Amino acid sequence: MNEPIAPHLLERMRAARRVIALTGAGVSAESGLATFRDPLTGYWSRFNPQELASREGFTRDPRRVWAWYLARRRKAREANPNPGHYALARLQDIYPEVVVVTQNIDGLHARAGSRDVVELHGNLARFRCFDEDIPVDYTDPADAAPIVDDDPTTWPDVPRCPQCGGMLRPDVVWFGEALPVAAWTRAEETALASDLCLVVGTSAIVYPAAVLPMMARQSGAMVVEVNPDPTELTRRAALSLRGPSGEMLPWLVAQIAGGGASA
Ligand code: BJW
Repeated sequence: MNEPIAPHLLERMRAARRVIALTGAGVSAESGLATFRDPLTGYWSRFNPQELASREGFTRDPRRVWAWYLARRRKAREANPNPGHYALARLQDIYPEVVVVTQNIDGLHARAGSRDVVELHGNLARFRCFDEDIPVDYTDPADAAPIVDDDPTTWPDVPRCPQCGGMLRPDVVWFGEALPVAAWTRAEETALASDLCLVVGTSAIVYPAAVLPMMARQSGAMVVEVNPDPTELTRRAALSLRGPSGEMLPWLVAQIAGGGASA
């Protein structure tokens, strides 16, 4: 059973009209997708981020980076949204405006029914030409052989752009790259106009995404964090709910809606 939420905080959440939810890898952890910075299971506990999530890393070893993203794409396709994703979608029945701003590239918020999703770091389902930076369709064959992260004999060749013959890359944002302008502009505007900011399943250390809760707070929004562990943001949040989002979010949404779901 969770600690009850203080009545004045619950009232403030209920009075909100514009909600922004900033999400990170943790919201998809209960769908079976790994986070980045978990010391045991996170990708960065096994891999060097600069080797897998940078232009330099891709240039140095394109097959390795391609294989990693293709394997993650397959996992995301097989995964299902969890109760945390569904609870965020349910907020749409309570508030006039709910925008999910996600750092995730797995597409699970949209699959759970969130209608307004801003993807800051791209999407695993899309590809573009590394040289020309234009979108390119690519379909992974249904009978494709399995990919094993650390077994180069299972890594497929990087497909080529039909226009110029350059390499395809995933349409995601690597370290040192700018975020898509339209997504970032929308995220900033939404944060500044919000009166409730939920921060779910993110370590809140990667910029510029990490500034969004601060922007929301400075313009008067109440910041609520949902995370099993404390983060950089915790001391600035009005409320920190300690636990997995697949449990805490359905409980929080029930409290806001006035129901009595227990967790
Ligand atoms: C649960 C849970 C459960 C677990 N329920 N919760 C020094 C200072 C400031 C900035 C920089 C700096 N040095 C370098 C920079 C810039 C850099 C940056 O911020 N680096 C930091 C690491 C310091 N940023 C960039 O490079 C960005 N671009 C940029 O700055 O461009 C400048 C520019 C401008 C103009 C022109 C050109 C350039 C781009 C950042 C891109 C990040 N890319 C990645 C990969 C994306 C694609 C992919 O998915 O592969 O994005 S890295 C990785 O980190 C991924 C994530 O989206 C991002 C954030 O991670 P996230 O989601 O927070 O995951 P974790 O693992 O960190 O945390 C999970 C959390 O969940 C934990 O808190 C758990 O406790 C929790 N959790 N189970 C709820 N069940």
